Amino acid sequence: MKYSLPELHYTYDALEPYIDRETMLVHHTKHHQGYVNQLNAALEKHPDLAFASLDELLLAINRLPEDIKVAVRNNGGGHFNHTLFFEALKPNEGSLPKGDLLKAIERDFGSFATFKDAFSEAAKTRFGSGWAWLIKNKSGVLEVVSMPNQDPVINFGKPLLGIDVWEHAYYLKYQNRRAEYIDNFFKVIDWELVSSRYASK
Ligand code: MN3
Repeated sequence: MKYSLPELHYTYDALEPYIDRETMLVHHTKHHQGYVNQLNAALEKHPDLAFASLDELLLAINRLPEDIKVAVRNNGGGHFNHTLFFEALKPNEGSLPKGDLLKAIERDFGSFATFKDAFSEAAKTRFGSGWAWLIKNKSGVLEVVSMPNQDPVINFGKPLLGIDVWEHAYYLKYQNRRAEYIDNFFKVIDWELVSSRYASK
């Protein structure tokens, strides 16, 4: 098995009351694990791809063999997205981005509040299942994008922060109140981690 489920660096109840323990447990051990398992199963059919990294597979998604293209998009994308998502969560006690990341947000959006509105709107208006992302695009400019399903955002730039708006990410606690989940998501963003992604190549 090439890929395995990354461990969380916090407990399942660490994000309470904003994201509940049950949601975190199911999301990590069932949904994320499922993407990992199905990605491994797909790649078993193509041992020639065993040396490619997940980034490389997703960047080359349209050139992959037809018999695994959809499976890698959905499950490789799922593994990639959830790894970034879980890693960037931490109760932040209302802290905001600082330093170079804050400067870049202000440069490209005007203000943190404008960025927050754009990100929240992208997350709210994603029809059905998908994600909203803050990315550093290929020109180095910060941008908010929204992706359907588990489609790989890496083709548009470097992902810095993503919110999962599949119902499995919030339904147990919030039911149809996606907007409330998005609002509370801002209380569990690890901005130091997001800053380190912005600073790295
Ligand atoms: Mn999910």
